[in-house]
Amino acid sequence: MFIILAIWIELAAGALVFRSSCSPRSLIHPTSCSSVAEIMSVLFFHSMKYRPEDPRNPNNDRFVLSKKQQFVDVATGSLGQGLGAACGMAYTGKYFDKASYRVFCLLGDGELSEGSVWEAMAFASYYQLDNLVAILDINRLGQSDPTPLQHHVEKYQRRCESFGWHAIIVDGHSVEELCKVLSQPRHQPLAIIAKTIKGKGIPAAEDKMGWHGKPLPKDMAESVIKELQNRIISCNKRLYPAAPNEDTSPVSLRNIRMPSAPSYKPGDKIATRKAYGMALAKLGRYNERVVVLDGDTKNSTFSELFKNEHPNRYVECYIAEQNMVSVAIGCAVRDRNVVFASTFATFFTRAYDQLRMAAISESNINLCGSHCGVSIGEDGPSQMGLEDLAMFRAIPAATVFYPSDGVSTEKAVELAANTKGLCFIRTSRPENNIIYNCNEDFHVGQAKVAYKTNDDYVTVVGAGVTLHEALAAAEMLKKERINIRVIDPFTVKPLDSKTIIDNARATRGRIITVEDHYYEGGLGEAVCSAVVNETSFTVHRLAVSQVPRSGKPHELLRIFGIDRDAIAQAVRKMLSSSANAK
Ligand SMILES: Cc1ncc(C[n+]2csc(CCOP(=O)(O)OP(=O)(O)O)c2C)c(N)n1
Ligand SMILES: *[C@@H]1O[C@H](CO)[C@@H](O)[C@H](O)[C@H]1NC(C)=O
Ligand SMILES: *[C@@H]1O[C@H](CO)[C@@H](O)[C@H](O)[C@H]1NC(C)=O
Repeated sequence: MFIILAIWIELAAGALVFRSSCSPRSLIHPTSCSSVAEIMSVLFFHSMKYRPEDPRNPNNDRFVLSKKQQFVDVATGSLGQGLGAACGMAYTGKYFDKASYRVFCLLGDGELSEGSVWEAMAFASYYQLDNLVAILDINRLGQSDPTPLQHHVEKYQRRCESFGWHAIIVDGHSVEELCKVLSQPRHQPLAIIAKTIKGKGIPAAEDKMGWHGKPLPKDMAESVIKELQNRIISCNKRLYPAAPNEDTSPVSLRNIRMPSAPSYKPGDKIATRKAYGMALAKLGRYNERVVVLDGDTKNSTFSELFKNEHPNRYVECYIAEQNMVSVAIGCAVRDRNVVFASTFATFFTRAYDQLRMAAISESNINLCGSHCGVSIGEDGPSQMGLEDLAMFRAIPAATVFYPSDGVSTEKAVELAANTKGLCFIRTSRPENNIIYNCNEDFHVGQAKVAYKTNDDYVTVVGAGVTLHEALAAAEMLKKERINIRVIDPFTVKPLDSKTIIDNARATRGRIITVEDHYYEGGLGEAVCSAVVNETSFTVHRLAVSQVPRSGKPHELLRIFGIDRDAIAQAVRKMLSSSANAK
């Protein structure tokens, strides 16, 4: 008993040290920081097991600070995302690593208004993540207003329980209560609802609006720190965390390779979305740490083919795309897994904040968006990805693959698995011909000349279904003795400017781009920015200009002016206007 009491005193002293570190003038969130002082002290010196000298050790317990600030594994700061990432870590710990490390996530009460938090709550209980602890810092105040539920901790408890969590209310400033609740055995994810006071320990700011995100004035900071230091009486002993259990196996994610070349035959027809699923299943056969997520679209994206072969490495995330992206980020941290997550390209739009934060975290995740463009046909505009290239191109250091046949799709999957940062693979619904030889080499940022003669007039750049339309247009125009060159960019970002410029020079600077995407931010704009310094180049762009409607794929390609006839017509027009100009 004396030992326990001594520990509590030490932990309380630790909290005072933490709180005094919240107060200097350089800190912009002193009040948000001071409400969690006891929680941080208990977590870091009592409950968590880790090696302080080796913060990324795979055996360590994980900690996610969802309420603002950046912490080790994932960048937070955009609220509502930490718990989803923590779910990915806990899922990995329980089901992939089968190790005993635990995941602790500290949330603010303000961010509990975000729907993404409740997507994560549902995920954690469905998958019985009993290695996950969420600590809710109920300090009553947000930024500009009190939170909707203020200090009604019992309402938070009921909400958490209804989501399938074990929920316990504690005084968040009592190290004794925190230690006890964190020591209990667990069979469910645990929510600790910690009633706290924002600005605790800063008399002028305690439980008061108007102090969020404000550094303390100089004299106030000094007197608070002095007062806290006077109260730290027993801090002659240093607290050490417990060492973690060494039960996490090392993994290597280097050289995730396909054991053999693709096995498509010339004349085969396949949709790139299906080629994606086949490639994943193949990659998974030889690489144990390839894991796949989907949001109830697996029989459309074809990630189902992976699930059928490797059910234990498939994570169904249900219709919660924001959480799926966060879980993917969590599964990828500390290089534990090579993660692929898929849904329709267009539904990644609702997870854009998560994608943006993935870039800030330097997360290595691979995403596949199927059903791009009007070529999906009858399902209609709500299902068509027409903004996805713009969205992913705008993310710094992202790699955007847009494969056009089965061979290049398989290569894109293999390259994505080995490319750092965020990778996006855009796949299509229609079946198209295999155009590449199975031993063709593909590289990020390397385009292919898909068709050429010695005397071409125009260079056409297309990808996915529009590459096949461009090849068909080349056949049509040949009968009129007009030769065109057709380029497949393979990656839209980085774009192979050199191949495009070199080939366009051979066609007197004439370029036509054609894409199943809106005009804004897509392939055409990427090509325009690549050739911006070339004098006497002419670029004509074909893309989807309006909100489409439902129809047959070939009808929609025709109506929106991105089919073979539209390409041929644009070529003729470009040639006749340059003839007139002479
Ligand atoms: C945001 C979003 N994600 C995924 C889909 C793809 N999708 C269409 S219907 C459906 C299943 C819907 O199930 P439910 O809500 O139960 O509807 P019901 O069973 O009545 O069709 C899915 C995943 C979608 N349309 N929108
Ligand atoms: C996926 O399954 C559902 C239900 O069986 C079916 O309606 C739908 O057509 C399937 N999608 C594909 C692409 O096969
Ligand atoms: C165009 O030229 C400017 C000025 O020399 C240079 O900074 C820029 O990088 C060039 N852009 C491209 C796409 O080549």
